[in-house]
Amino acid sequence: MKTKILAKLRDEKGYVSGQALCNEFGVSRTAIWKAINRLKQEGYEIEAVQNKGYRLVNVPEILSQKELLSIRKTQWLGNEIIYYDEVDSTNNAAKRLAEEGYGHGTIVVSDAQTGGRGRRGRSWSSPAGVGIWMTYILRPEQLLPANASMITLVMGLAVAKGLEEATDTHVSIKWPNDIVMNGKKVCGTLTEMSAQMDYINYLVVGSGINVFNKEFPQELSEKATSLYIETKKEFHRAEIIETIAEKFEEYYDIFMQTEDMSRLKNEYNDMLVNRGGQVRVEGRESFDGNARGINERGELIVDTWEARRLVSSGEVSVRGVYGYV
Ligand code: BT5
Repeated sequence: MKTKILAKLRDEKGYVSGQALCNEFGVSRTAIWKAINRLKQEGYEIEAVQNKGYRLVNVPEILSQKELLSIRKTQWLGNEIIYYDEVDSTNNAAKRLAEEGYGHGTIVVSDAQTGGRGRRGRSWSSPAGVGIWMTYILRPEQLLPANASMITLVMGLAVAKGLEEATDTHVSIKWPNDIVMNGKKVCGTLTEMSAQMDYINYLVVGSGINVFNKEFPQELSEKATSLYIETKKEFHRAEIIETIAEKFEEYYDIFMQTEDMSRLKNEYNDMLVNRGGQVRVEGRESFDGNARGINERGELIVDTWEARRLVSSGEVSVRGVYGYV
């Protein structure tokens, strides 16, 4: 009930009378009063004025299932929210939950990760209290496994747009999975899949976003940044999670209409950090070229001096010829 009361106070903005809350939730005034007191103890500032009722004055910067559910406006994403104070990796947790049967749209969030993972066995720094470490469980009914890697691009676009809205600052995408502010990485995404040859059991799409970090371990300081470092603004992680979820829902539905990037590629390319710039592609084969943007398959189009090449994600890394971007 605390979650519902919180959601109601959030929606109303002004005062909500105790009686209205009693009527809506079918409980006594004392029950409402107790729930409000518990919310106050958790740090929610709630003003109580006689003859007017209750008003939410300030929300603490905390992550919790209640906070995330009460702020939720999405249709299907976040229909189930699992929150941990600490977990090995939200991608691992999401896989365990998916194996247990958790459904399409489940969001897994943790305040800290003890074994946050990047791609190909790399690690992801995920201390407590400073970031958003979250994973979506998706069960796309008809999507072919061969098209699943494009979900990383859909997530990248959702995070980039969400962060632009939340920070009011320019944000770019570094294909395929990094979000960049002022040339430094603020977010990375790791998509993993359990599939048969022609059928996806589930996907887990995990993003790590540095929010409040004031500094980074030495090995990351050249390349990593946070929303705070770039903007010096205050943020509320639950609000950012909600904003990104709304964007993801919108883009995912568009993606699923064609099962490719044809309707999203223009928006994606508009945010691409190295579009038109020289990039170095490193994989089985390495080469330099000019990045033109993605095609409808989500491949990066790179013009070398001799030919046009299509680079698919997975086996390569792309960086600037002189550095990270
Ligand atoms: C990624 O890999 O960028 C994917 C990161 C995905 C993290 C999320 S958090 C929620 C979910 N649960 C998980 O366990 N993972 C996902 P990659 O492109 O391989 O980049 C990894 C590299 O980024 C590392 O080798 C470091 O150089 C750098 N790095 C590590 N932690 C970082 C951080 N917090 N911010 C910026 N860069 C970081």
